[in-house]
Amino acid sequence: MSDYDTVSADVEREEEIPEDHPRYQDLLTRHRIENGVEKGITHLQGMHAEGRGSAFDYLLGEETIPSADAAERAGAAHLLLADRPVLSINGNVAALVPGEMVDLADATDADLEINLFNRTPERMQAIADHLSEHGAEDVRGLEADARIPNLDHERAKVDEDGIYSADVVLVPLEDGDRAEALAEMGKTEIVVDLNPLSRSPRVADVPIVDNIIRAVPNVTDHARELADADEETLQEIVAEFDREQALEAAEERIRDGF
Ligand code: PTJ
Repeated sequence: MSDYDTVSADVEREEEIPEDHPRYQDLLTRHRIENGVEKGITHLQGMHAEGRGSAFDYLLGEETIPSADAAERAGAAHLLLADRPVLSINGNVAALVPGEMVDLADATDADLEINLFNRTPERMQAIADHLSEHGAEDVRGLEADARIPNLDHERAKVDEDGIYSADVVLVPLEDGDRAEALAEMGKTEIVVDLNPLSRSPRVADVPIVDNIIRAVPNVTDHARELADADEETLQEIVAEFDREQALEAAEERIRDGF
């Protein structure tokens, strides 16, 4: 099968996508986003976001590069060290990695909070139900009883006992203004974004330049492996991680292919 062979757009279940297809991960991702749109979870704009991400992933070689793995390990250490870690979920994240986010929350004792750019009560509820179907017991974000300062759109709406009071926040797949506002609030931010030039990874303490479908399970694996590590070991992992170097390595891979 060549890279140009395609799989029918009529695929109804992801099990129908052949795992030996050379672009399997990309087809799976597209299928999950389409499904998300059909279910009212993902906004139509999420398809554009996915297209952008997919182009960067192609240039990265559709693999977790060593600097991304180091970032994923540092992200796991931050989440384990945190007093109040929160994993933020938007419509793309909910469609692509619902069970994986529940698993990461479980491994790091973090809360899940829905936070949408295109916020409607219907989408909030659809995503909360979808996460519950994937095993989430408690999903935050629906209360929206606090606001992120200096942000004048719907993403400012957060839960007082969730993102608002979190010390470490995982912020996947979004543009940079909320990431900047959260940084101004003094939070430690772990950002997942395939574009190393995007504003959100550039303001992150830990920029993870990797596809979320690979990144989240890998952060969880690192967290499980580090579950019994003492605080000093976790602090060392955090201190050794170099965010500038991680961004540079990703950009170099994209520009030069190595
Ligand atoms: O669900 P909502 O209403 O909150 O809206 C969510 C979207 C994603 C539509 C909204 O946040 C948006 O428009 O985001 P942007 O500005 O398109 O930014 C999304 C970023 O995620 C881009 O830099 C993409 O390269 C990146 N991205 C897309 N897909 C993936 C990804 N990064 C990692 N893994 C992916 N699968």
